[in-house]
Amino acid sequence: MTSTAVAHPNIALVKYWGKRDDALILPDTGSLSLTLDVFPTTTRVTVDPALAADEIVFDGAVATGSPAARITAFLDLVRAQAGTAARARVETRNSVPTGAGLASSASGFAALAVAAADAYGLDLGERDLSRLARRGSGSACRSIIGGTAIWHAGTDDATSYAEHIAGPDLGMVIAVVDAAAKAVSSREAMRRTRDTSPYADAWVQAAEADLALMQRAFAACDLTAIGELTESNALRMHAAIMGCRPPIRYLAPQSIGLFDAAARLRAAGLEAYATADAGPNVVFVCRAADVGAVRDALTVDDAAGMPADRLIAAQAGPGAHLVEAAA
Ligand code: 2P0
Repeated sequence: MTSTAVAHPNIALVKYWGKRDDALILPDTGSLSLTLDVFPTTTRVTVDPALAADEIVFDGAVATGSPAARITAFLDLVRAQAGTAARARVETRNSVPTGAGLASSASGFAALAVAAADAYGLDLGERDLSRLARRGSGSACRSIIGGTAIWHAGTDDATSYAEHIAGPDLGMVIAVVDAAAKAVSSREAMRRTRDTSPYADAWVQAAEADLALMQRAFAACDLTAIGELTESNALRMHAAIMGCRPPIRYLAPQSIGLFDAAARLRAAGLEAYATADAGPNVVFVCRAADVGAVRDALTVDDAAGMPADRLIAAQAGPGAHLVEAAA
């Protein structure tokens, strides 16, 4: 039984940062994101009862250690639902640099959830696939959904999932400041924020309020409100992270400079807003129709210091889907 799925990364406008349940990956707060049409992950799962253990291959190299253990633990959840102990071969190709704060775990576990569910014969709808993907990596539940998605925090495994949310047509421009793997994983940094940052509780309260305001801004298709909330929510998350001890700082000097570049674009009449995840890269949010103009404006903004080949224009992309179904 072989199934292949494709999934894309998503970038949150209201961030997920903190868990109330580490085992089930239930978040402290809901979040809201845009799934992109760039950097797909393709994952092929073959269930093979002859295998003694799962075989995991990332970009052509056999994976071992904790990345492999995380995938085996995820497959165990699928096997439990399917009522089988059969092992599987998993082959993954990522077109996004892994671990660079470009959401590779979101596209990775979304593609794995869709391919593994099908290969193991589970017939899951979008909501159940989102719940399953969440167990691999929280943000992956949003990459099951195409375009804009809201992840409802929920109160238990059944109620914590992502679904489509209607709003304006948004696009993004990704500024790749540094594509190297980050020093502290977001999972570890989230835990350290909860355990050591004096701003952790304030972040949770602010994120809840931001999500309610963002839902209103989406319903009104109010790009200005969406953008202002996006920028402020990202900086609030980074403020909570910087409050950790020992401290964690994901934003590089150039990242901060790119937030200033967004302000310059707006002053020149082009609406673009900056956000950043657990890494130094900055993502600009704008109207879908303005993506080319935002990229061009950043290319000629000398202070931003971004060469054209490190500015990636993206539109709304599809949710995770099968490209080869089990025979
Ligand atoms: C987000 N991030 O909402 C936030 C913003 C990074 C910064 O979701 O522990 O890799 O696997 O649930 O999903 C990154 O967290 O963490 C993330 P786990 P995940 O996109």
